[in-house]
Amino acid sequence: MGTRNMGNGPLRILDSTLREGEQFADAHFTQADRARLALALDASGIDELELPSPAVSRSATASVAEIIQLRLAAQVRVHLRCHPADIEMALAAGATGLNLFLGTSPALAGQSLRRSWPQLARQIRDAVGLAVSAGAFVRFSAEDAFRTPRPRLLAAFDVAVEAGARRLGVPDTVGIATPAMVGATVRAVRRRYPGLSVEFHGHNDTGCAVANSVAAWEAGADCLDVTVLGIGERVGITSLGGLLARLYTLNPELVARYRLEQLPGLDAMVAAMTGMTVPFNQPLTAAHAFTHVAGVHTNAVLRSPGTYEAIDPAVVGRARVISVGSRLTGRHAVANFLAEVLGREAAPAEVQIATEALKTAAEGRRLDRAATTNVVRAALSAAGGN
Ligand code: HCA
Ligand code: CU
Repeated sequence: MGTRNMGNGPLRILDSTLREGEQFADAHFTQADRARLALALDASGIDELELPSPAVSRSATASVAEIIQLRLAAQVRVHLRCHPADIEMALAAGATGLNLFLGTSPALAGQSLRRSWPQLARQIRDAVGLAVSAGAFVRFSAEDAFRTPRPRLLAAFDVAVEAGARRLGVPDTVGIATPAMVGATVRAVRRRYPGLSVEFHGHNDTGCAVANSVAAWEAGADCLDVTVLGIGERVGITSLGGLLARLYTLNPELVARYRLEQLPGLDAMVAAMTGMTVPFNQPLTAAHAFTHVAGVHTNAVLRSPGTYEAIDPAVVGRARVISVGSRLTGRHAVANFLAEVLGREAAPAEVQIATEALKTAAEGRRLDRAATTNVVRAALSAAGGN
């Protein structure tokens, strides 16, 4: 796969940590947090940043203006309902990229908004028209696209395109799409509007977010939404790290312009801002993302890291860890560890003694590095060594 997919433009990553991410139940960013995060995302080479509507709160109004004034290299998009007042507020704050959205599924448009199709169509036409006439770059997104019947979805997009929208968003708002469903919808949208940009935003309610984002890219979407750590409503959306890991393993060139070594810092920053630790299963940045435990694995990895690693930890500025503090440890890992502790190669007998001692000590608990060192030193000195 090249850096372009089915005829679309180069990949663009849109980070929505400041918008979708702040909808995470434990996220309460201060204005200073938001600016710090915007600068860090910009420094890592993210193409676009999505900000909340200035209409949502007074601090959001201030943050939108402040971040626009930072004049980042990343393009700033402001996320807005199709309401004239929201659009006016964003324009007043200096926004030039407007991400408009409106629920088009029966669940959202019918039950919650109680709107008929002609009313929805008028609302889309008026909002997109207003934003376009102000000279903004306008994206129109059909919220709950995957529970919107295809003819309705395309009819909504037709209205938006006719009114001047340049990008179409197909969000999987409740996280129910499969990669095949995402591929089919994105392909249909691309076929109908060949010159326009297509954006995908996938929620992770069924664990498919990263896979769905990549399916969207393969089918011709050029803009993929993420948040740092994947935070967002409920269980959130595609994580930046998950997407980068996925794309890197497809083709490192796809993500060559992002500063991958900054990812651990970004994930740690957002974890701290939301009062959590980086989740144990976060690709690339989890505490044990590059830790090898079982003897079969450590033996193979010591000989050739690629045996059990999808990505070299150095890509994100990390180091691999060969764990020896478990009852599953193996002699090769212990020999490697002893060489570090003793500052010389260990004799076969020493490796044997240390391996047995570690397996016994780790029977009841996992040993950290300090405990591992103590067990090894005690065993060797009891055996009359050092
Ligand atoms: C929301 C819904 C949204 C919008 C996505 C988009 C979704 O929380 O406002 O604008 O493309 O998941 O549908 O995040
Ligand atoms: Cu969302």
